[in-house]
Amino acid sequence: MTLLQPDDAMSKTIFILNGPNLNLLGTREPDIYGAETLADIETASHARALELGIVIEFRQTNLEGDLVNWIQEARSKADALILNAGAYTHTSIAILDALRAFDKPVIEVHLSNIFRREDYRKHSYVSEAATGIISGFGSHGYMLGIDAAAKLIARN
Ligand code: CA2
Repeated sequence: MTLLQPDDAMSKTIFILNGPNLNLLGTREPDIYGAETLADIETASHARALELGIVIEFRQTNLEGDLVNWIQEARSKADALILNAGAYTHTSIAILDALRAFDKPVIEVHLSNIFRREDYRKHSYVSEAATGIISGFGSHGYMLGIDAAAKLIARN
């Protein structure tokens, strides 16, 4: 019999990591970041993952070192990484170095279009190690990121 759904033990895992202040989503600056909370985005991410037959590990931290540790953890536990590093995007060589040691797909996601904002947001260290970048589509960017990652890690 042909199996149409992947067996649980065979499921691919995507880590979705979120950086500083993203826990405040939905409370301020809705004109820039939208009205949805990070919990809303997590719920939508799990729903999309269920449709695709993949597993999501969704986390947020305000600490740069946590992101470095989680990217290192992803080397053995994840098949792809979706990263919104928040403001560390524009400052963190430590996160870039960790990403360079992760030799699977990395999708960089931003709610806002960082290229039409302040000059200091226009450079991303994360982009130097990312497979691709999704920026400016609000919370839908996470869904686009999941779809892109799932496609990249799909078995043929
Ligand atoms: O557009 C994005 O997703 C960003 O990664 C968000 C970061 C910002 O530093 C990046 O340049 C672009 C900031 C997230 C902070 O979100 C807040 C939400 C509500 C209230 C305060 C901050």
